Amino acid sequence: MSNEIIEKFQKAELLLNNNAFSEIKGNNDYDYLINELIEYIEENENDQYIVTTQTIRNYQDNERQRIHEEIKENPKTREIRANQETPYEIVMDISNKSYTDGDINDLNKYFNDRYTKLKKIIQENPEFKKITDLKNTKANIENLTSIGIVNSINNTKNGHRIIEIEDPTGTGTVLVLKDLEDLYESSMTLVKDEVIGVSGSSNGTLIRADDIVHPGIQRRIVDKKMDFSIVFISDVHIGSKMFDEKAFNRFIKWINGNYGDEKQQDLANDVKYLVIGGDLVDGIGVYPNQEKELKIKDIYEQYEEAARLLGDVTDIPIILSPGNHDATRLAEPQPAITEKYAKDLCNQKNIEMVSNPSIVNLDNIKVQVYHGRSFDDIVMAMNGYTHADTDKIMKLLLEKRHLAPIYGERTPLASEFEDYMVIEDIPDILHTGHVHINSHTKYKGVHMINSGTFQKQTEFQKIYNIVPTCGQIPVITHGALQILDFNE
Ligand code: D5M
Ligand code: FE
Ligand code: ZN
Repeated sequence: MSNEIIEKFQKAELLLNNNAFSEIKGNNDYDYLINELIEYIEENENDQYIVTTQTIRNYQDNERQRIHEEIKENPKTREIRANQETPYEIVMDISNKSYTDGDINDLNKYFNDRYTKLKKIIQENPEFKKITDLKNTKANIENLTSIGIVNSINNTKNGHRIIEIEDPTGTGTVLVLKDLEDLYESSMTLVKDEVIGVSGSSNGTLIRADDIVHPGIQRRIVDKKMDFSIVFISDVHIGSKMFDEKAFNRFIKWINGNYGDEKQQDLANDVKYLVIGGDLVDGIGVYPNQEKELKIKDIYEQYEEAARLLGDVTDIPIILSPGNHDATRLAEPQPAITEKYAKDLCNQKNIEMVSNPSIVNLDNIKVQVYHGRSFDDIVMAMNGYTHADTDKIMKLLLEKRHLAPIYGERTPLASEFEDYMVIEDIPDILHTGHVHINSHTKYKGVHMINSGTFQKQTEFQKIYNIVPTCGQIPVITHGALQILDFNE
């Protein structure tokens, strides 16, 4: 251990005197202290080459007094913002809609609602207007269509696929022959608990599928008019040692018109809304041994710090939705973060706390915000998918018209009377986060965005080989995407 400490300083071309060495060695989180000290010295005392206890005191004073550089709006930005309208409407928010007491009947109601909503969407397809109840499929029927929730997916020993589906009347066993290559291939992306339509014929025991359909979405031909910009961030993880405060400060400077080249400043002046898609703070007790990676170990203080950092953005609406690290119910849909934990944020006039998921209409642009916890389940369920495949995952979710189709795995779902995770209306923008990896694609006219993170790689993510894209911010400007990079 001793050598390790000395070597770390040597690498940074620094020497340690004995007292400083003893003090650092005695610190129970000396790895972190060393990194912080080296960074402090490089930035503030780069003429020093010997680290003494005085250097440590200086570093501590600097940390304590680290008066947040107040990031005021550029006067030009202020003027633009003072003279512009920023109308918005919360279209869907479940914060005050949680009724369930976790009864098994609630679970039935929940799945019935999921079935009813998605069946209705599937039935927009004329072929599925008239369907056969699954209880009536136990006979020889030449051409039938049915709609059901997927109960299980299995392969037969001959390599065909058996999918058990269920509707309120009963169950049906669907056979997908491997020789129907296209169908077989597309059945690879089926997941448990999603709602599908099946067309085929029944021999009394099995429904041999000719086709399987998802609720799906229609392609949008014409883009909506949009003469402004919306900024999307998520997974800031304030309070984590890995939170990149410097990149975040550059971001705040930019959004206030004080950072970047002229083009970037013009873009900032065009911004009318900021959307935050969850994991604003790192929280506490979210994963084993998290406290070792926390710089701020108190949840209230994490939100105070968040309020301080966002407090400089005063003249555009900030839509703030929670994630699995935030202080609200973990089961989705998650109610908005409340005053109990985040008083200052709740009191900030331009911050609108919404649920996860939620839908907001920002000057006629409809944005669906969903943190993205269910992506973990999709990655687990789908062969060959990784956390970097968010574009593919978002496309699947849009086709399934459900934000978290798989029930009972890593994503805890509250068995509400209504399934709020169904994508009933197609948004113009689907904004997700959670995986800490940026992505953007347009699918059938819908912008699908994952807004990355401001948190550098954690120990947990190292194990899962998740390489975050830190400080890269997607902006939808006049209907097109731009990524801004706040790394130096
Ligand atoms: O999630 C940060 C990253 O870690 C994200 O890429 C998902 C991944 N993650 C989080 N929880 C899990 C579990 N339980 N299994 C696999 N991968 C996971 P964050 O929500 O910020 O911690
Ligand atoms: Fe996160
Ligand atoms: Zn998350």
